[in-house]
Amino acid sequence: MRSNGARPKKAKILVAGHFAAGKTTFLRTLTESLLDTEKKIKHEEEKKVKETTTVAMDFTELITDDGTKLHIFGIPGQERFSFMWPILAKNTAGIIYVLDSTDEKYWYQLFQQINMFRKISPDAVFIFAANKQDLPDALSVEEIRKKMKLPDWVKVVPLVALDRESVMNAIKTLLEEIERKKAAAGTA
Ligand SMILES: Nc1nc2c(ncn2[C@@H]2O[C@H](COP(=O)(O)OP(=O)(O)OP(=O)(O)O)[C@@H](O)[C@H]2O)c(=O)[nH]1
Ligand SMILES: [Mg+2]
Repeated sequence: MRSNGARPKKAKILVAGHFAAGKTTFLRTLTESLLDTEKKIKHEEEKKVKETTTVAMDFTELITDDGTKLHIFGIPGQERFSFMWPILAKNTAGIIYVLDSTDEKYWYQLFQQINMFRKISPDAVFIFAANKQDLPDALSVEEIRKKMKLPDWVKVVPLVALDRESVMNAIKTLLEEIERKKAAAGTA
């Protein structure tokens, strides 16, 4: 119970992004008891990339230092499971679009997701997270920004989804962006 009578803050955030970007890894780094829906991949092309894929969602909760309770959902990256995207996107305060900095093959899927999420949650704040920065062939944030033609106002953070500090930095950046937007709208 809070002594000042203020209600604890809550927020729903989404970890979105293309196939094999590292969304499930991101959530798994945050918790030992991840609710996941991993299934074996049957399609030959994707099987070359990895063995399992998210078919519905990942979920965990996180309480931040200021007491905000975050409900964090990871989306399935593959378009064949995109029926889950509108379900997961409802009432989302913010979205982290994770991409694989070492492989541009699936980046186009991000733009499909952005278009869809903009329609369902037009007020959701979003940032990009350039994942797999621990790998030697990872493009830098600046290179990715240029290749994707991202405007200056879009935040892009470097990410190693295997590293808790890096994951927490991405979440912190998103929460700061959400607060900034609220302050600008006079609703903080
Ligand atoms: N080196 C390195 N590998 C990573 C990192 N993040 C994820 N991976 C690897 O990338 C692969 C894909 O990770 P997932 O977390 O399953 O990707 P996903 O985005 O959840 O994929 P879908 O749910 O199938 O769309 C796995 O082999 C991970 O171990 C990272 O920061 N560094
Ligand atoms: Mg996944």
